[in-house]
Order: sequence, then C-alpha cells, then structure tokens
Amino acid sequence: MQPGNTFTFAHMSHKSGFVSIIGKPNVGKSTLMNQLLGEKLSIVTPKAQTTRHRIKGILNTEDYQVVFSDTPGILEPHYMLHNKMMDFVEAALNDADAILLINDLSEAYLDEMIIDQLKKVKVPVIVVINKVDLSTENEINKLIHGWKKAIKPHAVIPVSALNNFHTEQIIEALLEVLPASPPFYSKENLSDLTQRFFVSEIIREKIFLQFEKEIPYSTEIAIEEFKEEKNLTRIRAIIYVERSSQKGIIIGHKGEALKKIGTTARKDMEKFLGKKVFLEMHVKVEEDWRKKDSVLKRFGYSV
Ligand SMILES: Nc1nc2c(ncn2[C@@H]2O[C@H](COP(=O)(O)OP(=O)(O)OP(=O)(O)O)[C@@H](O)[C@H]2O)c(=O)[nH]1
Ligand SMILES: [Mg+2]
Repeated sequence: MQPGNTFTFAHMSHKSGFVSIIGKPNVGKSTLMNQLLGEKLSIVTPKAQTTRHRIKGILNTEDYQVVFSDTPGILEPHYMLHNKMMDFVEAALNDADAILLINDLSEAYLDEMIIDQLKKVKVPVIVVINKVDLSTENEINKLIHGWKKAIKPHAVIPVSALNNFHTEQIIEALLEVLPASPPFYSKENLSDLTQRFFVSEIIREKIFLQFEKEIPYSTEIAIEEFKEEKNLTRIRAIIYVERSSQKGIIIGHKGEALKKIGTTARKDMEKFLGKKVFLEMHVKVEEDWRKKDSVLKRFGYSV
C-alpha cells in the first residue's frame, strides 16, 4: 500500500463534530461539560442563569475531536439580556451535529418549551438525565420512558455530572452519531474563547457565590487590561452594576466584600493561567445595562 493510502484510511476513521449542550437553567450543563473535558472551563454555581454565553470546550484525543458548546439555560426572556442569551442557544442548536439535552428531576413533567425547541432539530438528540444521585430508580425510569416517547432520542443516559458517574457513556453514544471528519481546530486548543473571557467569568462566579437576590444578575465584568509580564499577569477589571446602591453592596463595609471577591478570584485565575496574577478591580454603574441593546453589544452579547 502507498503511504498516501495509509494516511487516507487514518483520516477517514477520525471523527469530529459539534455537540451542543442545552437544557433548562441549573440542570448541570456546565458541570457536565467540565467533567467531559476534564478541565474547569465553564463557571458553575448553585444559582440558575449562571452561564450567559455560548462557551465552546474542545475534547481532543487521537481518534476524535468533539467541540462541545455549553449554553445558557433555556428560559422565558424577561430582559434584553435574556433574549441575547436565547440567541446563543438558538445558534448552538442550528450548527450542531448532535444535541445533548440535559435535564434533572427537579420537575416531574417533560418541559413543553424544550420539546418545542427540539422539534426544530434535525440532528440526533441524546437525552442526559443528570443528578441521579438525588433521585430514585423509579423516578429515573419514568423520565427515561417519558423522553423516549416524546422525542425518540438516539439514547437516554442517566448520569451524575457532579460525581462523574456514567459520563463516559455519553462519549460512547456521541461516537455512534458523529461523522467521520478531520478535526476542526488544532488539537492543542481547549476553547475558541480568550483568556480574558475566562478571567472575567471567574470574577462573575465569585459574585454569584458571594451575593444573593438581584446582585449577581445585575453584574457584568469587563477586562480593561490583560498584560502578560515576565513573572505575572496584570489584570484590571471593571465590575458593572445597574444602580449605585448595588455598588455599595459589592464594595461592602470598608471594602471587605470587594476584597473577598478579589482574593478568591485571583486564586482561581492563577490556577487557570498557571501564573501569578496581579488583580485590580473597580466598580462602576451602567444603569439598566440588561435592557440596553448597545451596552449589551459592547459587553459581547451578540451571536
Ligand atoms: N447533586 C448533584 N448536583 C449537581 C450535579 N450536577 C450539577 N450539580 C449542581 O447543580 C448546580 C448547577 O450546576 P451548573 O453546572 O451551573 O448548571 P447549568 O445547567 O450550567 O446552569 P445555568 O448555567 O444556570 O443554566 C451546581 O450547584 C452543581 O454543583 C449532579 O450530578 N448531582
Ligand atoms: Mg451553566
């Protein structure tokens, strides 16, 4: 056999494809993507609507490349920000080779809004029932049966993303449906997003974990400076809030609250970047930013 033929064979058996992870808020989409990648790429918090963007995470092996898209939880939009978030979901549905629909057992019925979205989809759907550590076998079986009847998926796979339980079955099922194709990205890549983006997400995660009620949802981060120096990365971030009363809460008594965000975020950034970080943060008011198209564009909310 000619060397060229050998290459063609190897090339043909390689699989590659885009896989969009969708579902309602808080079902564990980001936790699952991080587990499948073996890297913490997407931020995770106990609060709904943590993810606001489409976040690509690339799983590379010698034989395949899966380009996952973590997406915001599907919801009824109340703000322009929500509309933009749902645009990301729509885009992720449209260019996928396969869909991972994630749900948990927090609701006893199959969600009509999700089923409607899936009716538009022409590619294989794999239903993942997450958080099985919190449910009984009976409940899980009922849901498996319900989904099989409702949308005729390629497979229904119960897992616990948090415990990495049975998640390898998802990869096995995906490899059954993904096309033979060369890789789309260089195999060294883990994402198509910048370090700046991930650094801003780390700050947002700390705010989600540290504050209650409207504060996390009224907050957006902009990275004004990201400078690689010899032994450290210098980062200047602006925390935007919607009202001046919120600014006071983020800063806290004698600056304590802001200091805590900074300390916890910096540690995670250093882990993520593998380098010392000097982090400077300021808080500014951008009134009603969630409702303003031009500001949302500036913050990166466009497909
Ligand atoms: N018990 C349990 N909790 C889980 C599991 N998977 C995720 N969680 C928790 O569920 C919460 C939400 O997880 P996320 O991964 O942020 O959920 P998401 O679907 O990305 O949420 P949004 O980005 O808001 O749409 C977090 O507190 C996770 O730790 C699981 O298998 N079992
Ligand atoms: Mg998420």
